[in-house]
Amino acid sequence: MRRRHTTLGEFIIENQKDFPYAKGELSALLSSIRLAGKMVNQEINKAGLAEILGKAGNDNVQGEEQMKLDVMANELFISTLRNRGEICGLASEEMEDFVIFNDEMHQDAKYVVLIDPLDGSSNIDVNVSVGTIFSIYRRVSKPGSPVTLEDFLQPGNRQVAAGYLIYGTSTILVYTTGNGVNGFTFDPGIGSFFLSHPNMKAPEEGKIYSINEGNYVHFPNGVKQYIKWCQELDESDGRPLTSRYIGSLVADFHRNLMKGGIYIYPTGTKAPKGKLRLLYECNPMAFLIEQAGGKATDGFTRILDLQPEELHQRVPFFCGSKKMVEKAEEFMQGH
Ligand code: P6P
Repeated sequence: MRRRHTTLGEFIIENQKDFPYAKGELSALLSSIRLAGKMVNQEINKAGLAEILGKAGNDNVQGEEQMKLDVMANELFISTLRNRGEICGLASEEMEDFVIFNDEMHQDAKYVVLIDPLDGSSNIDVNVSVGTIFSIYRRVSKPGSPVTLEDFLQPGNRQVAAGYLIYGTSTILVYTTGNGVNGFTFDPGIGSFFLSHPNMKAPEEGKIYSINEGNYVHFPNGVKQYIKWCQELDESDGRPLTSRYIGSLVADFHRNLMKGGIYIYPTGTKAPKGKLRLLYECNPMAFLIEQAGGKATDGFTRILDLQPEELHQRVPFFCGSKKMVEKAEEFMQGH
């Protein structure tokens, strides 16, 4: 019989032994994210038909116009994660405050989740890949009590698991629990995710840089110098490099993880602290890229070591192939 790929569910159970103390809660939590991802995927794939494209008519906490699918994805993840009962609270890009799941079952749960339910949503109406990003921590507040802000403001190096779903030409779920990175492709005919990208590794070098060069005049000098370095002719190291910017973090990240590359969202006059959020965009992506052998910093400091001060805090983000991030840091640090 032809050996089939491992399903995500089988993989989660097989790898549960990596957590000697886990009694299956993390496995159940990852399975609920898998279910929510399937439901969001279903909605996105028919968005053009179901009158759920376009704007929801209100702004989110970031002051960004919410798309109907943003709101739908947020509600789907909240309800699915609540129903599984493995988390005591959730924070989302789409909501000002975190959600406390305060009935008894949830207050005894040991995990919290931070999520960007639909990143890159401005691309939805033009059919460009978008994604969901998630980050999982063990709660630090007393079990049995309501979750607190402290449970969410943990440094990224305390993450238990992190991952993303990319809704593109195929839907792929990529995640880590600290033992490497694995990708699972959704087979809509069967309704399951199958292991398609085992033990993903980011090439140490790459030839692709991803940055919104339209903001060039607003960039710090170190970034301007790095961009010019990428564009110089030097065949000894394959320059000029290729510029690729999709405008969807998950899509740019996924390509760079597969092929090698660097993604940069620096500070700028329009975004004095950068645009990307530390807790539910940069930390999960930083955990993933490090687990794949890459690097993620704010130009000076390892992202995972930053101590968060507030839920929707923004940071500059340099992420991708290790040697490319180190080269960009050289310019940022004035070497
Ligand atoms: P800009 C999407 O809104 C997002 O958060 C990332 O997915 C994406 O990389 C970035 O912002 C795009 O921002 O300012 O270049 O349009």
